[in-house]
Amino acid sequence: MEYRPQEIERKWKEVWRTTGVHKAHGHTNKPKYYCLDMFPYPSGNGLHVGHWRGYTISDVWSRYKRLLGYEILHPMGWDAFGLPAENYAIQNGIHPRVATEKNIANFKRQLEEIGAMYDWDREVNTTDPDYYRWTQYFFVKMFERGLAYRKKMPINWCPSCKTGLANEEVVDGRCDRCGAEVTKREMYQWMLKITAYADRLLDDLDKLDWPEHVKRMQRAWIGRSEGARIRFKVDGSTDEIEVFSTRPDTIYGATYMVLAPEHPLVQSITTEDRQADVERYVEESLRKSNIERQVVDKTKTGVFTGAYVKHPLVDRKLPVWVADYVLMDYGTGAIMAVPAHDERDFEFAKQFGLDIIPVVQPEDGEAEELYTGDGRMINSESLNGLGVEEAKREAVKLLSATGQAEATVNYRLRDWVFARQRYWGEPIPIVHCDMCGPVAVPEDQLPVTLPEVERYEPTGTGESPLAAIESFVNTTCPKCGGPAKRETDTMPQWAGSCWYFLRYADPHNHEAPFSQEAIHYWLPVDMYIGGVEHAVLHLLYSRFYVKFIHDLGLIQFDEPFQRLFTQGMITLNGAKMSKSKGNVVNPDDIIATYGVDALRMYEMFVGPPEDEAEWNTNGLEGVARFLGRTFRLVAGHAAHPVPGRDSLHKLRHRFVATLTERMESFRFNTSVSAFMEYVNALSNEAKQGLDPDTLETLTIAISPFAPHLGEELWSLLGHKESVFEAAWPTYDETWLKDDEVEIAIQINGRVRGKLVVAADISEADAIALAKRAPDIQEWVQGKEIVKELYVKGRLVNIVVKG
Ligand code: ANZ
Ligand code: ZN
Repeated sequence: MEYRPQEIERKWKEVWRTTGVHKAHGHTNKPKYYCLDMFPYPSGNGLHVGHWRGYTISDVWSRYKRLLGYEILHPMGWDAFGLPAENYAIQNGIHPRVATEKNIANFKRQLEEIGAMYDWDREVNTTDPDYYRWTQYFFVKMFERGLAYRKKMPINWCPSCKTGLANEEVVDGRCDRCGAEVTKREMYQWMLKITAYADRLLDDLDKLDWPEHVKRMQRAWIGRSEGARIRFKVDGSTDEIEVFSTRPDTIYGATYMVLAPEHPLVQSITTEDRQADVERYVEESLRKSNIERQVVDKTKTGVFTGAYVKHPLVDRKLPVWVADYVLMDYGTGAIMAVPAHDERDFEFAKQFGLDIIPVVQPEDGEAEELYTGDGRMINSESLNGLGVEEAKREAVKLLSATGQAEATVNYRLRDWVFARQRYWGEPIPIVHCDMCGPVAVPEDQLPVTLPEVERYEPTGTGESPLAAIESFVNTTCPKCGGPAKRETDTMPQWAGSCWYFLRYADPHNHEAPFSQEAIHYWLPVDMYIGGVEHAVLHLLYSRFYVKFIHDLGLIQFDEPFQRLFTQGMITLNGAKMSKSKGNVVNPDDIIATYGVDALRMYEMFVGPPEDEAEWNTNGLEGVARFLGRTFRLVAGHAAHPVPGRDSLHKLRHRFVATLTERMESFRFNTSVSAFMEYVNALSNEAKQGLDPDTLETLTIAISPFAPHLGEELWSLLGHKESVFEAAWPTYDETWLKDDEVEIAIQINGRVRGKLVVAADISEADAIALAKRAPDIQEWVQGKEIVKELYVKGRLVNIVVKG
């Protein structure tokens, strides 16, 4: 019998389509399992084998869980708003909807090829008005609760194209289209108050089964710092400079102050004679990016303002400087500088000859000039002798007593700029009325649908193309009925992906984003699989949305993804596989040669799923040959199986135990090795015939990896129903016990030989055999044995004298 993968694969895809074996039913008495892929942006390039890795992992896992008896939800959809389709429209005049539909059709064809158990009845598309109606609904809910608000914010502006740019369109500070230097332009922007959730977003990371590195990135992004706000009075003025410090304990070591160049007080406190220098410096630094400014080892620059502040606790004046190593958008945009204990302040003080006063001494002796570690306070009046943590609390107490400080928490996290001056996005459902201000579009009037436009270019004013459509813009105020104008900004690409995983539970609901019943059965997501590039933005935004929707009372859980798995990238010639690098392998070509099952199996075999892996066509060929062998082995014995025998039972139970353990720990690459070893071992047994249990076990176990092959063999074994109605094989511990074990023989603690003994050998027998082993004669002969010991199943140790 010959293995013809393409034939088998075509046949079973058709069977799956007609029987609907992959439909998620819900509300059964089975436990549920929700396995989710990060849904793709349907680009014009289609999918390459690098993309397929994650989709294969999630499908193998879903099918495995199904065999374990779970009711599976494994859906797929499209994150289809976004810039590429819009830029394509600008260049080719093709409506983004049309281009997107075409791309989706190609993606869907490819994902059907993969043989994944997606329930296509639940397909979700973020650009579908029936979907984005609810994306807008959640925005309205946020607006009603003060979590969506308007603020004047700088946007990226290309003075030559006369358009606002998305961050992705600014490359090294230049416009991605024309190369002109990008400037900032202040415009009203819609913002979401994600900072209101900062603490919960941070604390709840602890309850998630996520990779540690992803949690670490989220923690760093939220960036919670505990410290104090401290106010310093400007000498000879009523102005105060407020700083944020995580080290209030070092207050006596503060020797100067620094304002960010953008700080609003810079102008007013600078003395006459310093005006010109300060102005020049401020202008220069505004041209630098935050990234340039934060480079640690660059020489520090700065300028003295001529002004001084009074130290709040001692009679001392501190000079106030302006320097670009202090950023305006963190803390208060001003610092008290403690050069003895802060690296940046130290470099600055050295450069400009400012005082350095040590106030913390290491427990074990003299401090270096710069010391950032823990220790005891010195030169600090009443704080002297205290440890750093205690001194922090005491310092805040002292300063609060003078009314000049309070303890505070600071975050790196900023509110989310939620507006784009673009066409291809969800319209923000707000109407601007001269009388009532911004008013939300009433829920029963949602969705605000995207109107047809003739041109997709942003307007020259920085507004979205929607602003040019009068019939869209002019409307009436939902509150007072007076004339009003619609908001013309659209939502960012991230909006639709913040809640799509909820919609899959109940995708055709016209009354609500989802029913309580469906959401309660399916959610939260049990396993989320996707790329690590989403570690912060998408995964943080989704958590924020779910907490908000929880607070609305619409769901009971407040974390969307219980478990997260981030797959490693596929490389070719050492570089990340990507269309732009021209090193992609197209799955369509591979399928034509080797079949989908071989491709799936190779995607799993290529390496540990979380690690980067290099694509290798030889490896793929090896896997394809292995599937052929498996097919012939099972198909060849299906018609005339023999009764089981001990050697087969033993192989089978061991295989199931090994494989199950590897599956559970997500080691799919070594799972494939387990198949290969098993099939090798069975080939030796095959002359004496194979029993039904062996054939069925191998078939069921391989079907998550090679589902078409699994179905074909299962039917050859005489089954009428799908192999995915079967149960994952179990094993019996008694078959795992070894009858013989290899033990080490140690002389004075060093291994000098090996010995194979019966697993249940007695201590006396083990020692006697060990002493007779030829390898160790030279170590024991003529020596006095002072001690002998047998560690069961592992080693015999003999201690000799002399
Ligand atoms: C005095 C001090 C003494 C500080 C010391 C550090 C060490 P994180 O942990 O990142 O929150 N800082 C505050 N605002 C700043 C700004 N806008 N730009 C640059 N630096 C700023 O760091 C907080 C510390 O970074 C603060 O504590 C402040 O310096 C500095 F031995 O105050 B510290
Ligand atoms: Zn009004």
